[in-house]
Amino acid sequence: MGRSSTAMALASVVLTFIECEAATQYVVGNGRGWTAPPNITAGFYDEWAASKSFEGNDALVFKFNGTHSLAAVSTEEYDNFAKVFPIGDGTNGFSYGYQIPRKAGVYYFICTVDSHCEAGQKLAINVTSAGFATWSPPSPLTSGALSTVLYTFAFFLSGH
Ligand SMILES: [Cu+2]
Repeated sequence: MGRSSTAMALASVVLTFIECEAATQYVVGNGRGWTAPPNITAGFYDEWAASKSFEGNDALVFKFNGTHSLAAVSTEEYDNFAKVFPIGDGTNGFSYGYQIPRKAGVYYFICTVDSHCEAGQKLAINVTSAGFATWSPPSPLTSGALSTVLYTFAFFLSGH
């Protein structure tokens, strides 16, 4: 493979990544952040989410307002305010970015600190689209081709 075709292959990979970037970033709870009463009332995050249209690959930014945790949970855990192991915990000012998987469905998040979840620090989002109208899981052939391109690029770099 000549250098120009390597560059073209690389450019197509880069373009693919750029296409993937068409995602929206949401700050959960806007200015209130990720918090519990008295900063919010029960149902606050339901109202916040109701006006949004979430897609796969969008990002949720949880800005901790106070000392909290963030757990990604199942429907049952959400309903039962389960004290599961959180994916993040921190004090005021801590920020956690969660990238929504490319899969439609309902995603649930709770705080596991004290009774914050029971008091309303819980979020359910309905992801209606995988975020890619024409996306399908990569076939073994496709991922093989991609690694060939990446390997070629690494070889190209090492030649300089
Ligand atoms: Cu909390």
